[in-house]
Amino acid sequence: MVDGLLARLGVPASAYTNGNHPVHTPIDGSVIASVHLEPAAAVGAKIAQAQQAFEAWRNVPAPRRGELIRLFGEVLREHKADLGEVVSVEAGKITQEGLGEVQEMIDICDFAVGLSRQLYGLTIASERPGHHMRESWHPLGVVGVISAFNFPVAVWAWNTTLALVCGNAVVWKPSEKTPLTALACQALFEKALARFGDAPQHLSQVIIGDRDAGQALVDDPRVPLVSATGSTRMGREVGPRVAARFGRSILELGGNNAMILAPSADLDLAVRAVLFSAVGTAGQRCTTLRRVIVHRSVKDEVVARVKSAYGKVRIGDPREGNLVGPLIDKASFQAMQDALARARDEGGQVFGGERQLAEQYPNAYYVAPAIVEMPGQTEVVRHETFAPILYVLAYDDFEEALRLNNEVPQGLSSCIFTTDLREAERFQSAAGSDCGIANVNIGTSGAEIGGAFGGEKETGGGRESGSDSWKAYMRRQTNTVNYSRELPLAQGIVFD
Ligand code: UN1
Repeated sequence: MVDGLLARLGVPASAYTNGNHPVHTPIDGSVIASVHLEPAAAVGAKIAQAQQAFEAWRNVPAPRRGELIRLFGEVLREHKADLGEVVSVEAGKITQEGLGEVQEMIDICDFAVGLSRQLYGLTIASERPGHHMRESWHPLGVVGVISAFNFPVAVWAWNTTLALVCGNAVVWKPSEKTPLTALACQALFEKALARFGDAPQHLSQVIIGDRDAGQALVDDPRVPLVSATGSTRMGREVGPRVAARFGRSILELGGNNAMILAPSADLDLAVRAVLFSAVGTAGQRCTTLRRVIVHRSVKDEVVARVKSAYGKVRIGDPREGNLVGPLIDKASFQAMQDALARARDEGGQVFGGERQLAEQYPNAYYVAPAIVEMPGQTEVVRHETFAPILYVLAYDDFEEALRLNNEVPQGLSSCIFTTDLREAERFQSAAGSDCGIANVNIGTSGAEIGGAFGGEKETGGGRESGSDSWKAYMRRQTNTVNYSRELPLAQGIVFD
Protein backbone atom coordinates (compact mmCIF):
# COMPACT_ATOMS: atom_id res chain seq x y z
CA MET A 1 0.00 0.00 0.00
CA VAL A 2 2.91 2.37 0.62
CA ASP A 3 5.95 0.80 -1.07
CA GLY A 4 5.70 2.90 -4.23
CA LEU A 5 5.06 6.06 -2.23
CA LEU A 6 7.96 5.49 0.11
CA ALA A 7 10.28 4.74 -2.79
CA ARG A 8 9.31 8.03 -4.45
CA LEU A 9 9.88 9.87 -1.20
CA GLY A 10 13.39 8.42 -1.04
CA VAL A 11 13.02 5.92 1.81
CA PRO A 12 15.20 2.84 1.20
CA ALA A 13 13.21 -0.42 1.24
CA SER A 14 15.61 -1.85 3.82
CA ALA A 15 14.23 0.67 6.34
CA TYR A 16 10.71 -0.75 6.27
CA THR A 17 11.07 -4.42 5.34
CA ASN A 18 12.18 -7.41 7.42
CA GLY A 19 12.09 -5.42 10.65
CA ASN A 20 10.95 -6.49 14.09
CA HIS A 21 8.02 -4.08 14.42
CA PRO A 22 4.99 -4.47 12.15
CA VAL A 23 3.28 -1.30 10.93
CA HIS A 24 -0.48 -1.50 10.48
CA THR A 25 -2.70 0.75 8.45
CA PRO A 26 -5.88 1.71 10.26
CA ILE A 27 -7.66 1.63 6.87
CA ASP A 28 -8.07 -2.15 6.93
CA GLY A 29 -5.81 -3.21 9.79
CA SER A 30 -3.35 -5.01 7.52
CA VAL A 31 0.41 -5.01 8.00
CA ILE A 32 1.95 -2.67 5.42
CA ALA A 33 5.58 -2.68 6.50
CA SER A 34 7.89 -3.75 9.27
CA VAL A 35 10.48 -1.40 10.67
CA HIS A 36 13.53 -1.97 12.81
CA LEU A 37 13.08 -0.77 16.36
CA GLU A 38 16.28 0.69 17.68
CA PRO A 39 17.22 -0.30 21.21
CA ALA A 40 17.23 2.40 23.88
CA ALA A 41 21.00 1.91 24.08
CA ALA A 42 21.35 3.36 20.55
CA VAL A 43 19.83 6.68 21.59
CA GLY A 44 22.93 7.92 23.40
CA ALA A 45 25.07 7.58 20.29
CA LYS A 46 22.56 9.58 18.26
CA ILE A 47 22.52 12.32 20.86
CA ALA A 48 26.33 12.44 20.78
CA GLN A 49 26.24 12.83 17.00
CA ALA A 50 23.59 15.52 17.29
CA GLN A 51 25.73 17.35 19.83
CA GLN A 52 28.60 17.45 17.33
CA ALA A 53 26.29 18.69 14.62
CA PHE A 54 25.03 21.42 16.94
CA GLU A 55 28.56 22.60 17.71
CA ALA A 56 29.13 23.27 14.01
CA TRP A 57 25.61 24.49 13.16
CA ARG A 58 25.49 27.16 15.86
CA ASN A 59 28.30 28.99 14.03
CA VAL A 60 26.41 29.12 10.74
CA PRO A 61 24.67 32.52 10.38
CA ALA A 62 20.96 32.25 11.08
CA PRO A 63 19.84 33.47 7.62
CA ARG A 64 22.00 30.76 6.06
CA ARG A 65 20.35 28.24 8.41
CA GLY A 66 17.06 29.58 7.10
CA GLU A 67 18.21 28.67 3.58
CA LEU A 68 18.16 24.98 4.59
CA ILE A 69 14.56 25.34 5.72
CA ARG A 70 13.69 27.20 2.53
CA LEU A 71 15.01 24.24 0.57
CA PHE A 72 13.11 21.85 2.80
CA GLY A 73 9.90 23.77 2.06
CA GLU A 74 10.69 23.42 -1.65
CA VAL A 75 11.15 19.64 -1.29
CA LEU A 76 7.90 19.39 0.65
CA ARG A 77 6.02 21.25 -2.08
CA GLU A 78 7.34 18.79 -4.65
CA HIS A 79 6.31 15.77 -2.56
CA LYS A 80 3.14 17.07 -0.97
CA ALA A 81 0.78 14.56 -2.59
CA ASP A 82 2.92 11.51 -1.78
CA LEU A 83 3.65 12.49 1.81
CA GLY A 84 0.00 13.38 2.35
CA GLU A 85 -0.96 9.93 1.15
CA VAL A 86 1.46 8.22 3.51
CA VAL A 87 -0.21 10.21 6.31
CA SER A 88 -3.59 8.91 5.12
CA VAL A 89 -2.42 5.33 4.97
CA GLU A 90 -0.57 5.31 8.26
CA ALA A 91 -2.70 7.62 10.42
CA GLY A 92 -6.03 7.14 8.61
CA LYS A 93 -6.60 10.83 7.80
CA ILE A 94 -8.81 11.65 4.85
CA THR A 95 -6.95 12.88 1.76
CA GLN A 96 -7.81 16.54 2.39
CA GLU A 97 -6.50 16.38 5.94
CA GLY A 98 -3.38 14.45 4.96
CA LEU A 99 -2.60 17.17 2.42
CA GLY A 100 -3.54 19.83 4.97
CA GLU A 101 -1.02 18.45 7.36
CA VAL A 102 1.77 18.66 4.77
CA GLN A 103 0.60 22.20 3.97
CA GLU A 104 1.07 23.01 7.65
CA MET A 105 4.69 21.83 7.29
CA ILE A 106 5.18 24.05 4.24
CA ASP A 107 3.67 27.02 6.07
CA ILE A 108 5.92 26.60 9.09
CA CYS A 109 8.94 26.37 6.76
CA ASP A 110 8.00 29.75 5.29
CA PHE A 111 7.51 31.16 8.76
CA ALA A 112 10.87 29.82 9.93
CA VAL A 113 12.70 31.20 6.89
CA GLY A 114 11.42 34.69 7.73
CA LEU A 115 12.28 34.13 11.35
CA SER A 116 15.86 33.29 10.43
CA ARG A 117 16.38 37.01 9.83
CA GLN A 118 14.40 38.11 12.87
CA LEU A 119 15.85 36.43 15.96
CA TYR A 120 15.75 39.80 17.65
CA GLY A 121 16.90 40.66 21.15
CA LEU A 122 16.33 43.89 23.02
CA THR A 123 18.65 46.80 23.56
CA ILE A 124 18.23 47.94 27.15
CA ALA A 125 18.99 51.34 28.69
CA SER A 126 21.80 50.85 31.22
CA GLU A 127 21.67 52.79 34.50
CA ARG A 128 25.45 53.23 34.35
CA PRO A 129 27.25 55.87 32.23
CA GLY A 130 29.36 54.52 29.35
CA HIS A 131 27.59 51.17 29.47
CA HIS A 132 25.65 49.28 26.89
CA MET A 133 23.16 46.53 27.64
CA ARG A 134 21.48 44.11 25.29
CA GLU A 135 20.19 40.61 25.18
CA SER A 136 21.35 37.91 22.81
CA TRP A 137 19.51 34.76 21.87
CA HIS A 138 21.67 31.67 21.52
CA PRO A 139 20.77 28.13 20.51
CA LEU A 140 20.27 25.55 23.24
CA GLY A 141 21.88 22.40 21.83
CA VAL A 142 20.15 19.11 21.05
CA VAL A 143 16.37 19.39 21.00
CA GLY A 144 14.40 16.18 21.59
CA VAL A 145 11.04 15.91 19.84
CA ILE A 146 8.45 13.31 20.81
CA SER A 147 5.37 13.28 18.61
CA ALA A 148 2.00 11.55 18.54
CA PHE A 149 0.28 9.47 15.84
CA ASN A 150 -2.45 11.99 15.10
CA PHE A 151 -0.22 14.72 13.66
CA PRO A 152 2.64 12.51 12.58
CA VAL A 153 4.44 15.07 10.40
CA ALA A 154 3.25 18.63 11.14
CA VAL A 155 4.13 18.71 14.83
CA TRP A 156 7.64 17.46 14.10
CA ALA A 157 7.97 20.20 11.48
CA TRP A 158 6.77 22.93 13.85
CA ASN A 159 9.51 21.96 16.26
CA THR A 160 12.28 21.07 13.87
CA THR A 161 12.10 24.04 11.52
CA LEU A 162 12.20 26.49 14.43
CA ALA A 163 14.84 24.52 16.32
CA LEU A 164 17.13 24.38 13.28
CA VAL A 165 16.74 28.03 12.34
CA CYS A 166 17.58 28.85 15.95
CA GLY A 167 20.83 26.86 15.59
CA ASN A 168 19.99 23.61 17.36
CA ALA A 169 20.20 19.98 16.29
CA VAL A 170 17.18 17.67 16.58
CA VAL A 171 16.58 14.08 17.63
CA TRP A 172 13.03 12.90 16.93
CA LYS A 173 11.17 10.01 18.48
CA PRO A 174 7.87 9.59 16.57
CA SER A 175 4.94 7.47 17.73
CA GLU A 176 5.43 3.72 17.28
CA LYS A 177 2.16 3.83 15.36
CA THR A 178 3.51 6.12 12.64
CA PRO A 179 7.15 5.28 11.87
CA LEU A 180 6.73 5.37 8.08
CA THR A 181 5.75 9.03 7.93
CA ALA A 182 8.79 9.73 10.11
CA LEU A 183 11.10 7.83 7.76
CA ALA A 184 9.55 9.75 4.87
CA CYS A 185 10.15 13.12 6.58
CA GLN A 186 13.73 12.12 7.27
CA ALA A 187 14.27 11.16 3.63
CA LEU A 188 12.80 14.46 2.43
CA PHE A 189 14.89 16.40 4.90
CA GLU A 190 17.96 14.62 3.54
CA LYS A 191 17.03 15.78 0.04
CA ALA A 192 17.04 19.35 1.34
CA LEU A 193 20.40 18.76 3.03
CA ALA A 194 21.86 17.51 -0.26
CA ARG A 195 20.69 20.69 -2.04
CA PHE A 196 22.07 22.83 0.77
CA GLY A 197 25.49 21.23 0.45
CA ASP A 198 27.52 21.83 3.58
CA ALA A 199 25.34 21.30 6.63
CA PRO A 200 26.95 19.20 9.37
CA GLN A 201 26.05 15.52 9.42
CA HIS A 202 23.38 14.25 11.82
CA LEU A 203 21.71 17.63 12.17
CA SER A 204 18.27 16.07 12.40
CA GLN A 205 17.83 12.41 13.19
CA VAL A 206 14.97 10.05 13.82
CA ILE A 207 14.82 7.24 16.36
CA ILE A 208 12.40 4.47 15.47
CA GLY A 209 11.99 2.99 18.90
CA ASP A 210 9.58 2.19 21.66
CA ARG A 211 8.84 3.76 25.01
CA ASP A 212 12.31 2.99 26.39
CA ALA A 213 13.93 4.86 23.53
CA GLY A 214 11.72 7.84 24.30
CA GLN A 215 12.70 7.64 27.92
CA ALA A 216 16.40 7.58 27.06
CA LEU A 217 15.88 10.83 25.17
CA VAL A 218 13.91 12.35 28.04
CA ASP A 219 16.54 11.45 30.63
CA ASP A 220 19.67 12.48 28.76
CA PRO A 221 21.32 15.58 30.24
CA ARG A 222 22.72 16.46 26.80
CA VAL A 223 19.17 17.29 25.68
CA PRO A 224 18.35 20.72 27.15
CA LEU A 225 14.85 20.83 25.66
CA VAL A 226 12.28 18.10 25.17
CA SER A 227 9.18 18.99 23.18
CA ALA A 228 6.57 16.30 23.72
CA THR A 229 3.09 15.91 22.26
CA GLY A 230 0.73 13.24 23.57
CA SER A 231 -1.59 12.36 26.40
CA THR A 232 -1.66 14.05 29.78
CA ARG A 233 -0.57 10.70 31.22
CA MET A 234 2.57 10.80 29.08
CA GLY A 235 3.22 14.41 30.07
CA ARG A 236 2.98 13.56 33.74
CA GLU A 237 5.96 11.26 33.22
CA VAL A 238 7.98 13.36 30.84
CA GLY A 239 7.58 16.73 32.59
CA PRO A 240 8.97 15.75 36.02
CA ARG A 241 11.77 13.62 34.53
CA VAL A 242 13.05 16.48 32.40
CA ALA A 243 12.61 18.94 35.26
CA ALA A 244 14.54 16.65 37.65
CA ARG A 245 17.66 17.22 35.56
CA PHE A 246 16.78 20.93 35.09
CA GLY A 247 16.00 20.46 31.44
CA ARG A 248 13.17 22.38 29.83
CA SER A 249 10.11 20.93 28.25
CA ILE A 250 7.37 22.03 25.89
CA LEU A 251 4.32 19.91 26.67
CA GLU A 252 1.37 19.64 24.30
CA LEU A 253 -1.02 17.30 26.08
CA GLY A 254 -4.72 16.56 26.24
CA GLY A 255 -7.51 18.94 25.33
CA ASN A 256 -11.19 19.04 26.21
CA ASN A 257 -12.28 21.77 23.90
CA ALA A 258 -15.65 23.46 24.12
CA MET A 259 -17.88 25.70 22.05
CA ILE A 260 -20.27 28.10 23.75
CA LEU A 261 -23.22 28.47 21.42
CA ALA A 262 -25.15 31.58 22.34
CA PRO A 263 -28.76 32.35 21.37
CA SER A 264 -27.64 35.13 19.00
CA ALA A 265 -25.28 32.82 17.07
CA ASP A 266 -25.45 32.34 13.32
CA LEU A 267 -26.64 28.74 13.51
CA ASP A 268 -25.64 27.80 9.95
CA LEU A 269 -22.08 28.80 10.71
CA ALA A 270 -22.11 27.13 14.11
CA VAL A 271 -23.43 23.80 12.86
CA ARG A 272 -20.78 23.67 10.12
CA ALA A 273 -18.10 24.50 12.66
CA VAL A 274 -19.35 21.78 14.99
CA LEU A 275 -19.20 19.28 12.17
CA PHE A 276 -15.60 20.00 11.15
CA SER A 277 -14.28 20.41 14.69
CA ALA A 278 -16.01 17.40 16.22
CA VAL A 279 -15.92 14.91 13.35
CA GLY A 280 -12.76 15.92 11.46
CA THR A 281 -9.83 13.52 11.85
CA ALA A 282 -12.42 11.13 13.36
CA GLY A 283 -12.22 13.13 16.59
CA GLN A 284 -8.50 12.48 16.95
CA ARG A 285 -7.11 16.01 17.09
CA CYS A 286 -5.99 17.46 20.37
CA THR A 287 -8.12 20.44 19.33
CA THR A 288 -11.18 18.33 18.49
CA LEU A 289 -14.46 19.82 19.72
CA ARG A 290 -15.59 17.63 22.62
CA ARG A 291 -18.26 19.77 24.32
CA VAL A 292 -20.98 22.07 23.03
CA ILE A 293 -22.33 24.34 25.73
CA VAL A 294 -25.52 25.55 24.11
CA HIS A 295 -28.15 28.01 25.28
CA ARG A 296 -31.31 26.17 26.29
CA SER A 297 -33.45 28.26 23.91
CA VAL A 298 -31.63 26.92 20.82
CA LYS A 299 -30.53 23.54 22.13
CA ASP A 300 -33.19 21.37 20.51
CA GLU A 301 -32.73 22.99 17.14
CA VAL A 302 -28.93 22.72 17.31
CA VAL A 303 -29.04 19.08 18.39
CA ALA A 304 -31.50 18.22 15.62
CA ARG A 305 -29.37 19.94 12.97
CA VAL A 306 -26.13 18.39 14.19
CA LYS A 307 -27.74 14.94 14.27
CA SER A 308 -29.01 15.40 10.75
CA ALA A 309 -25.54 16.47 9.58
CA TYR A 310 -23.98 13.50 11.40
CA GLY A 311 -26.39 11.18 9.65
CA LYS A 312 -25.12 12.32 6.25
CA VAL A 313 -21.40 12.07 6.98
CA ARG A 314 -19.71 9.56 4.70
CA ILE A 315 -17.55 7.12 6.63
CA GLY A 316 -14.97 4.86 5.01
CA ASP A 317 -11.60 4.56 3.31
CA PRO A 318 -9.98 7.97 3.91
CA ARG A 319 -8.52 8.01 0.39
CA GLU A 320 -11.88 7.68 -1.30
CA GLY A 321 -13.57 11.00 -0.73
CA ASN A 322 -15.13 10.17 2.64
CA LEU A 323 -15.29 12.67 5.49
CA VAL A 324 -14.51 10.30 8.35
CA GLY A 325 -11.76 7.70 8.27
CA PRO A 326 -10.95 5.01 10.80
CA LEU A 327 -9.88 5.26 14.42
CA ILE A 328 -6.21 4.49 14.83
CA ASP A 329 -6.71 1.05 16.41
CA LYS A 330 -8.84 -1.32 18.44
CA ALA A 331 -7.78 0.14 21.78
CA SER A 332 -9.04 3.51 20.63
CA PHE A 333 -12.38 1.98 19.60
CA GLN A 334 -12.63 0.24 22.97
CA ALA A 335 -11.92 3.49 24.83
CA MET A 336 -14.70 5.16 22.86
CA GLN A 337 -17.20 2.41 23.67
CA ASP A 338 -16.20 2.52 27.35
CA ALA A 339 -16.72 6.28 27.45
CA LEU A 340 -20.16 5.95 25.84
CA ALA A 341 -21.17 3.28 28.36
CA ARG A 342 -20.02 5.53 31.16
CA ALA A 343 -21.88 8.49 29.71
CA ARG A 344 -25.09 6.40 29.71
CA ASP A 345 -24.45 5.49 33.35
CA GLU A 346 -24.02 9.17 34.16
CA GLY A 347 -27.38 10.03 32.62
CA GLY A 348 -26.42 10.72 29.00
CA GLN A 349 -28.54 10.11 25.92
CA VAL A 350 -26.32 8.69 23.21
CA PHE A 351 -26.91 9.14 19.49
CA GLY A 352 -24.53 7.32 17.10
CA GLY A 353 -21.16 5.92 18.12
CA GLU A 354 -21.66 2.45 16.66
CA ARG A 355 -19.00 0.56 14.79
CA GLN A 356 -19.30 0.78 10.99
CA LEU A 357 -18.16 -1.37 8.08
CA ALA A 358 -17.14 -4.20 10.39
CA GLU A 359 -17.89 -6.87 7.80
CA GLN A 360 -15.85 -5.20 5.12
CA TYR A 361 -13.01 -4.37 7.53
CA PRO A 362 -12.98 -6.88 10.41
CA ASN A 363 -9.58 -5.58 11.56
CA ALA A 364 -10.22 -1.86 11.24
CA TYR A 365 -12.34 0.40 13.42
CA TYR A 366 -14.68 2.81 11.72
CA VAL A 367 -17.32 4.49 13.89
CA ALA A 368 -20.29 6.73 13.48
CA PRO A 369 -19.54 9.96 15.34
CA ALA A 370 -21.50 10.22 18.59
CA ILE A 371 -23.54 13.04 20.10
CA VAL A 372 -24.34 12.67 23.78
CA GLU A 373 -26.78 14.93 25.59
CA MET A 374 -25.65 15.13 29.19
CA PRO A 375 -27.54 16.32 32.26
CA GLY A 376 -24.39 18.12 33.46
CA GLN A 377 -20.61 18.16 33.29
CA THR A 378 -20.10 14.70 34.82
CA GLU A 379 -16.81 12.79 35.21
CA VAL A 380 -16.80 11.31 31.72
CA VAL A 381 -17.25 14.76 30.19
CA ARG A 382 -14.26 16.06 32.08
CA HIS A 383 -12.09 13.32 30.62
CA GLU A 384 -10.52 13.43 27.12
CA THR A 385 -11.51 10.40 25.04
CA PHE A 386 -9.59 10.48 21.76
CA ALA A 387 -12.56 9.65 19.53
CA PRO A 388 -15.51 11.44 17.92
CA ILE A 389 -17.76 11.94 20.95
CA LEU A 390 -19.47 15.30 21.31
CA TYR A 391 -21.12 16.04 24.66
CA VAL A 392 -23.97 18.54 24.67
CA LEU A 393 -24.61 20.63 27.78
CA ALA A 394 -27.38 23.21 28.14
CA TYR A 395 -26.94 26.59 29.81
CA ASP A 396 -29.26 29.37 30.86
CA ASP A 397 -26.99 32.23 31.70
CA PHE A 398 -23.71 33.30 30.13
CA GLU A 399 -21.67 33.19 33.33
CA GLU A 400 -22.69 29.56 33.77
CA ALA A 401 -21.53 28.80 30.23
CA LEU A 402 -18.14 30.37 30.91
CA ARG A 403 -17.83 28.42 34.14
CA LEU A 404 -18.58 25.15 32.32
CA ASN A 405 -16.03 26.01 29.63
CA ASN A 406 -13.34 26.42 32.28
CA GLU A 407 -14.37 23.70 34.72
CA VAL A 408 -12.36 20.85 33.19
CA PRO A 409 -8.76 19.89 33.91
CA GLN A 410 -7.57 20.65 30.36
CA GLY A 411 -7.08 24.08 28.76
CA LEU A 412 -6.18 23.84 25.08
CA SER A 413 -8.80 25.30 22.75
CA SER A 414 -12.20 26.96 23.08
CA CYS A 415 -14.61 29.03 21.06
CA ILE A 416 -17.82 31.00 21.23
CA PHE A 417 -20.46 31.44 18.55
CA THR A 418 -22.27 34.69 19.18
CA THR A 419 -23.09 37.97 17.46
CA ASP A 420 -23.18 39.77 20.80
CA LEU A 421 -20.03 41.87 21.06
CA ARG A 422 -20.13 41.88 24.85
CA GLU A 423 -20.14 38.12 25.06
CA ALA A 424 -17.40 37.78 22.45
CA GLU A 425 -15.09 40.22 24.20
CA ARG A 426 -15.86 38.83 27.65
CA PHE A 427 -14.97 35.34 26.37
CA GLN A 428 -11.52 36.51 25.24
CA SER A 429 -10.88 38.69 28.29
CA ALA A 430 -8.79 37.88 31.36
CA ALA A 431 -11.98 36.73 33.08
CA GLY A 432 -13.11 34.67 30.10
CA SER A 433 -11.89 31.38 28.65
CA ASP A 434 -8.87 29.96 30.47
CA CYS A 435 -7.56 28.17 27.37
CA GLY A 436 -4.49 28.76 25.21
CA ILE A 437 -6.78 29.26 22.21
CA ALA A 438 -10.05 31.20 22.39
CA ASN A 439 -11.87 31.83 19.09
CA VAL A 440 -14.96 33.77 18.11
CA ASN A 441 -17.19 32.31 15.39
CA ILE A 442 -14.55 29.72 14.44
CA GLY A 443 -14.37 26.14 15.67
CA THR A 444 -11.79 24.84 18.14
CA SER A 445 -9.61 22.95 15.66
CA GLY A 446 -7.62 23.88 12.60
CA ALA A 447 -5.38 26.53 14.14
CA GLU A 448 -3.06 28.45 11.79
CA ILE A 449 0.69 28.13 12.29
CA GLY A 450 1.20 31.88 12.72
CA GLY A 451 -0.15 31.94 16.26
CA ALA A 452 1.44 30.28 19.27
CA PHE A 453 -0.11 26.85 19.70
CA GLY A 454 -0.66 25.22 23.09
CA GLY A 455 -2.73 25.30 26.23
CA GLU A 456 -2.95 25.67 29.96
CA LYS A 457 -3.54 23.38 32.96
CA GLU A 458 -3.27 19.69 32.10
CA THR A 459 -2.57 20.61 28.49
CA GLY A 460 0.93 21.32 29.78
CA GLY A 461 1.54 25.02 29.20
CA GLY A 462 3.83 24.66 26.17
CA ARG A 463 3.71 26.87 23.08
CA GLU A 464 4.86 25.85 19.64
CA SER A 465 4.71 27.09 16.08
CA GLY A 466 4.11 30.83 15.52
CA SER A 467 4.36 34.15 17.37
CA ASP A 468 7.45 34.16 19.62
CA SER A 469 7.42 30.41 20.33
CA TRP A 470 10.96 30.31 18.88
CA LYS A 471 12.25 31.72 22.15
CA ALA A 472 11.66 28.36 23.81
CA TYR A 473 14.33 26.88 21.52
CA MET A 474 16.97 29.41 22.56
CA ARG A 475 18.69 30.62 25.66
CA ARG A 476 18.63 34.29 26.51
CA GLN A 477 21.86 35.96 27.46
CA THR A 478 22.02 39.41 29.01
CA ASN A 479 25.14 41.28 27.89
CA THR A 480 26.52 44.42 29.53
CA VAL A 481 29.52 46.19 28.01
CA ASN A 482 31.49 48.95 29.73
CA TYR A 483 33.06 51.29 27.18
CA SER A 484 34.04 53.96 29.74
CA ARG A 485 37.27 54.34 31.76
CA GLU A 486 35.40 54.04 35.07
CA LEU A 487 33.92 51.06 36.89
CA PRO A 488 30.59 52.33 38.23
CA LEU A 489 28.60 49.72 40.14
CA ALA A 490 24.92 49.06 39.69
CA GLN A 491 22.48 50.14 42.42
CA GLY A 492 24.81 53.13 43.09
CA ILE A 493 27.03 51.00 45.38
CA VAL A 494 30.36 52.54 46.40
CA PHE A 495 32.98 49.89 47.07
CA ASP A 496 36.32 51.71 47.43
C1 UN1 B 1 -2.75 18.24 17.42
O1 UN1 B 1 -3.86 17.72 17.33
O2 UN1 B 1 -1.81 17.68 18.03
O3 UN1 B 1 -5.39 23.10 15.38
C2 UN1 B 1 -2.38 19.51 16.74
C3 UN1 B 1 -5.28 22.07 14.74
C4 UN1 B 1 -3.95 21.73 14.11
C5 UN1 B 1 -3.00 21.21 15.10
C6 UN1 B 1 -3.50 20.13 15.98
N1 UN1 B 1 -3.40 22.85 13.42
O4 UN1 B 1 -6.20 21.31 14.58
